[in-house]
This record gives sequence, C-alpha cells and structure tokens, in this order.
Amino acid sequence: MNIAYKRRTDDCRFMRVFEGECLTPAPVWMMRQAGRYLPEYRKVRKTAGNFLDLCYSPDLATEVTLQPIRRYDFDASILFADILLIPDGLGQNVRFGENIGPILEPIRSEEDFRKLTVENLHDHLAPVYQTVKQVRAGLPKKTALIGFCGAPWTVATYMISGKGSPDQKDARLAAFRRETWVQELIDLLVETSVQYLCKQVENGADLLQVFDTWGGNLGELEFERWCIEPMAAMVAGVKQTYPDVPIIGFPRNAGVRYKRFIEKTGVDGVSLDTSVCLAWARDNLDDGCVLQGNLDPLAVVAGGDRLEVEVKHVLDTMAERPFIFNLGHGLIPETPPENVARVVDIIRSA
Ligand code: 1CP
Repeated sequence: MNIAYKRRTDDCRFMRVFEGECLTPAPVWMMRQAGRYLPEYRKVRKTAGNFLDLCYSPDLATEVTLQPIRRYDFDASILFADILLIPDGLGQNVRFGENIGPILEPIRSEEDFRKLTVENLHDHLAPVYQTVKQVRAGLPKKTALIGFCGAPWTVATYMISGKGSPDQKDARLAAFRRETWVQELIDLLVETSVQYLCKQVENGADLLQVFDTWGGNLGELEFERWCIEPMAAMVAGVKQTYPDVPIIGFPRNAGVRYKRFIEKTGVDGVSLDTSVCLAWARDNLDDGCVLQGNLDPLAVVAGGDRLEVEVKHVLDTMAERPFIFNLGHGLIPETPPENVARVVDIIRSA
C-alpha cells in the first residue's frame, strides 16, 4: 500500500526551502535534538529500560521525538530511532551496552552474510512506522517530520565490525579485498532501506535524511563505489514511489566531494559537516540543492559570545541560498539545554 504524497508547502514553511525559497529567518532543527542532554529524555529513557526498547515503543519514542519541539519549537522534528534497527531487523541481533555503544554479531564471511534474512524485517520495524504515525498526529502542522535511515556504507561498517570504530578498519579492508558479499550486503541495505524510507513516508514523514557518517573516510575510488553509487540507487528507488519527497544526504567529511555527491546522487539537499568551508559550499555547490549545516556542536556546549559569533557567521554566509540551519554533527550529551534555546533565539531575531 502506498499513500499519495504531497509536499506541504502551504501549511509548512520548512518545506518551502525545497521549492527553492530562501527564507529569513532560516528554518532550524538539530541532529540528535532528542537525546541525553535533555532531562526529560533521560527520564523517559530510564523507564524504557534499554535504548532499543525505547526505539520500539511507539508511545515512548513519540514522546521523546516531541520533547525538543515543545521546548524549542524547532521547524522540523526527526523520528526517534536508530540507523542500526535495519541490521537488527535482518536478524543480526543488535545490543547497546551502557556507555559502550552498539554491539553486533560481526559479519566476516559469506557464511555470516547468508544468515541475514529479510523475512521478518517489516514486522520487526512495524513499531517504528507506528511511531511515525503518532508523531505526525502529535506535531503542529507547521512542523515538518523528517524520516531517516543510515546510508548503506555506514550501516555496513557496524555490521562488519560488530561495533563502532574511529577508522572503520574492518569494513574498509573487506571492501578493498572486494569480497563479493560486501557488494551483496550493500545491495541488500539499499533495497531494504528504500522500503524502510517509503514506509516512513507512507505513515507521514514529510522528507527524508540519509546519514553517511563514515562515507567521507573512504578513499577516492571507494567513495564512488560505496558512498555515491548506493546513495544514487536509494534516491532513485525512493523517487520511483515518491518522486516529490525531498531527500537530504549527509556524506560526512566528504570535503570537495560534496559536489560530485550532489551531481551524481540526485539528492535534494545535503547536510554539511563542520569542516566544510561555507563560502566554498555556497559558491560551488549546485544552486538547486538545499544546503543544511554546519555549526560546530561544541560551540553549543561552550555558549557565550563565541556561540553568537559562530551562529551569525553561518547565517550571514548562507543568507542568499535556500538554507536550513543545523549543526555539523549531533548535539552531545554535555550540551546545556539553555544554549540550544539561545541558538534558536539568535536565528529568529536575526
Ligand atoms: O543512551 C542513549 O540514549 C542512546 C544514544 C543514542 C541516541 C539518542 C543512540 C545510540 N542513537 C540515538 C538516536 C539517533 N541515532 C537518532 C535520532 C534522532 C535525532 O537525531 O534526534 C539518529 C538520527 C541516529 C543516527 C545514528 N545512529 C547515526 C548517524 C548519525 C550520527 O550521529 O553520526 C549513527 C552513526 C548511529 C549509531 C549510534 N547509535 C547510538 C550510538 C551511541 C551510536 C554511535 C556509535 C559509534 O560511536 O560509532
């Protein structure tokens, strides 16, 4: 079942950016806007038990998705879930150790890869689709709802390694060795992620973001094969069912390769990480592509006069482009909640 999708440009200002409009004040949301820096999140998290239980409980996941909207009136909310729910749904058995991050049964061989199964995937993910529906019902009309998933490469790095790693060594080595199952794994993730994203749209997501947190760590040829090609296939896949739904890509640390990424994948927007020179992005990236970014999350931790200088630098540089204010990466747990409010104030009084 696919439900018709219409871009809500009449009642949702955020969506107008994707029609090429340059809005003042710029719409704003923040990656990881729901999370441990908020006392109300920590409270719900405690009652949920573990992190995955929270992701799979529609009532609680809805509550934590809405918390930052109530507090800050962001222009967009992002579904509360995680990029590792797909591997979990494929039977890889994901756990989150307290303060140690994700733990998965690593995939190191074709035999390990063959154990994955799509059989229960959408039943497994049904609570997420229910959350999308409930969030949409609980949000003001003017607030956009962002659905998301991890990009195939980034998700594969966790599936292959069995944990997070600063250099993604296991996955990069497997990819260099060109084991046939690495390509098959990426293809499986493209296919299942497209279905996952389409279900989110069907249940009320207004737009989508795909997180390739580790994409930019790939070398030149590998970036083409494991970041650009799968992303192009995903954009084409989603647009086959929902041609008008905007898709934002986040190839973190891609540097100058943001340009090729935009040209070759057909994304409607890109999220810029903190290292990207904004004037370069403004002058060199396709005018038809919405730019989003890129305040350093640590500036929000620090606060004070520097925070104001940094926020204004982003706003001034992007004043004449279709632009969404965001961070260069997610808010971190030690962020003082009042500094987040301050960022929103600066933007809205500019
Ligand atoms: O203890 C807790 O409460 C868990 C912390 C947490 C949260 C709040 C994790 C574990 N995931 C999330 C939510 C989450 N993850 C969202 C929700 C929406 C929002 O932005 O507010 C999103 C979009 C993600 C995406 C995600 N998960 C990414 C891509 C974006 C990024 O931040 O780079 C990645 C790499 C993950 C994996 C993950 N999930 C959680 C942790 C601790 C990690 C990182 C593991 C590592 O260090 O490699």
